[in-house]
Amino acid sequence: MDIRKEHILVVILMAGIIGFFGIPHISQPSCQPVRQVDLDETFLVLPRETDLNVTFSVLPRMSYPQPFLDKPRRTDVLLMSPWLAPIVWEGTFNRDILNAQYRQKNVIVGVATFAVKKYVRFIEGFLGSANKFFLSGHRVNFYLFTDHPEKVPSMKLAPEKRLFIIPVQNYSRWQDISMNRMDIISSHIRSRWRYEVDYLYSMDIDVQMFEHIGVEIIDTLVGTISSWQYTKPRDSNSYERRPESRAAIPSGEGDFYYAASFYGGSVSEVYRLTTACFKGVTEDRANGIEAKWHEESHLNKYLLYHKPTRLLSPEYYWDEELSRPRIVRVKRLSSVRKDLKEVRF
Ligand code: UD2
Repeated sequence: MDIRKEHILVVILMAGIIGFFGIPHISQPSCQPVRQVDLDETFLVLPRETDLNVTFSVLPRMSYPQPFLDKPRRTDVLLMSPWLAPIVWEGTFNRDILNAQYRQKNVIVGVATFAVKKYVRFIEGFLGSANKFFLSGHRVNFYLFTDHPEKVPSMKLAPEKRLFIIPVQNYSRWQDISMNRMDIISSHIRSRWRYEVDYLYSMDIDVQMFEHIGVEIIDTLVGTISSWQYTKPRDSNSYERRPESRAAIPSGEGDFYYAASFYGGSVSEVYRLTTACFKGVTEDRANGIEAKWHEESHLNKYLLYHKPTRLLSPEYYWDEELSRPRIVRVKRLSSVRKDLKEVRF
């Protein structure tokens, strides 16, 4: 009998033993804690997600000013949070290097924005400026939710940009339109966007872009520091402080005040964020309470306990009603002035 025949005999013998006695079971000690993982809440299979921490491949030779450790590019602003997340300001990064890196990844970024009821009037300004200034040269899918698809102006977008118009119901209260965005975003990530984009940003529609907003905004979890409250002490910021609300932040806590008009990150992190915030909104509704600044309050609570990996300075959302200080060198994105009473009703 040669070796091959012996092997076959052993395999047949083992198969017989397993068939008769079953597969041997290695028992776990019964006192081992069973880890409960709620698959629905925590896991998403993300076929498209790109891990930016995996090294970029070799860059082309480039010429740019040398960085020096003892010569910081900005000394007038905070460049790093206490948990070492960069705060993005004009003058602190080189967009050519970033672009060269991100082109290799062929990243697709999604932007979710809502134009419901009278807010359809802001679509043209938003899309026109975003087409020019938002992630220029990179692939972007704009997901525009509206109750008036027929009113979306036809616009020619750059070849790497795509517009998807998604019908959505309206709500009588503007606060509900604003708050339900979180729910709609999380369910679209689950059903569709996880297959389509790597990163996802939520943006208000009543804004316009005036300067480039590039790949410097891309990271795992990204919040924008509000232009209204970037110098205030934490206890005078607009956090929800009533303990009955799920958005409550106890007095003495708080890092920055984040604007709900512009946040984002990897698809899985935005899924976790929007799911958690909308859960808070729903629980507040059941308890007959509404957070002071609606979903923005829930966002602030979330980002306090899930620290953003990158923060955008108020350059990335400057409120038109404010006069611009010297430290905000560039107004990249700004709110459009609106008559609140007229536009919301
Ligand atoms: C703040 C936040 C906003 C949201 C809101 C909730 C900033 C800069 N913005 O903005 O993100 O948290 O407070 O209180 O921090 N919308 C419609 N139709 C409506 C009403 C709203 O489509 O009738 C959508 C639209 O995309 C709009 C967004 O909801 O951009 C937020 O509403 P807003 O801009 O009126 O809220 P505002 O300016 O108080």
